[in-house]
Amino acid sequence: MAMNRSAIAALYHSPLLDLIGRAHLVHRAHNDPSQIQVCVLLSVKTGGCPEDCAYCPQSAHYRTAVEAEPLLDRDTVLAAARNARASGATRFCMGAAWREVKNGPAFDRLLEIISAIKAEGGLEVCCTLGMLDSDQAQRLKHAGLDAYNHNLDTSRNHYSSIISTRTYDDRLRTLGHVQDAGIAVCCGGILGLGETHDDRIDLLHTLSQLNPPPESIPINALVPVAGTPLADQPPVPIWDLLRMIATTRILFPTAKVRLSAGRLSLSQTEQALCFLAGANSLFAGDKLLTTPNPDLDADHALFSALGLTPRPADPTASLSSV
Ligand code: SAM
Ligand code: DTB
Ligand code: SF4
Repeated sequence: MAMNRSAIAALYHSPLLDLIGRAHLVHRAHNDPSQIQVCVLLSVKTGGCPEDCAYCPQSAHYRTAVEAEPLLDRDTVLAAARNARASGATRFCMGAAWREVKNGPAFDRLLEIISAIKAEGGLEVCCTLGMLDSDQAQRLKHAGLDAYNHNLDTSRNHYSSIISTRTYDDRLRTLGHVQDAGIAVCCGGILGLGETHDDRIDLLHTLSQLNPPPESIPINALVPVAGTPLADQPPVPIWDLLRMIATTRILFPTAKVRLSAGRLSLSQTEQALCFLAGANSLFAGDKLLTTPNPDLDADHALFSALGLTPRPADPTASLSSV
């Protein structure tokens, strides 16, 4: 729903139960509230990243427990994609700790991997590889990529307190290349970076100005990691997470709103409230990229208690475009 910044702010600050109730009505009007999209993440290239994102355990600027590893080989990634499909996931998202994609053998291998996963069918494929130029976005599209994750993370104003090695405009430029290539944009943020409510409202306002709007919006709660500058950040209050999810649902009625990092710190009841507020996607499996996540048994128990069923893959996702 198109709204100016002050309307978004009024919505965000409205009484929480009103906000959740309204978000739930929007959700029911546009989506099947009993369905949840199940996504699986795989870190295909871990650690040693030249960027200095203050939240990230994979940055080479900080000493964390993460050890740098080279790009995984094709068979390892294909096996992980098959496992993801067999576990009931319909989206497979590969993450690389790169500042930007460089043309060469590593990118070529990834393009081949994307085509091979698409050729097997049944999975939407997403990547998050850092910055892209327009040619690289076109090559990803040609390989069959469905979605590209590139988060704005926070407001333009707060961004430079969190990352000094790239700008907000760098981020927006890559999102433009992804849109121009006809790849769905997955773009969201992180709560718990020391941002204000105004920063969160600014992020939502920026997201709402993307044209087309993001196909999916991950809402992450910071996973504080020892060794990063944000290791001692206090946990995100559940009320803040709910407020963010509900406002996002109202602004983006048909997007997948993904309850992303931080789920391990939430009780099942808190997660249920997030679904009521309009979240309809999550990352499944006991690992995100490098940090732990609820295991499949816990999620199956949650789905069964709440009557949630995994959302089928987008029908076009079973077809390879090559
Ligand atoms: N290097 C690429 C990039 O930054 O665009 C892709 C991988 S990066 C790890 C993907 C996203 O993970 C980041 O944009 C950030 O939103 C999220 N993330 C990283 N560390 C996190 C943490 N400790 N807690 C929550 N989210 C995190
Ligand atoms: C997103 O917004 N969250 C995911 C996915 N997109 C790539 C990543 C979360 C990473 C959490 C920290 C880690 O496991 O390293
Ligand atoms: Fe690198 Fe991405 Fe981590 Fe930033 S979030 S340090 S770009 S892997």
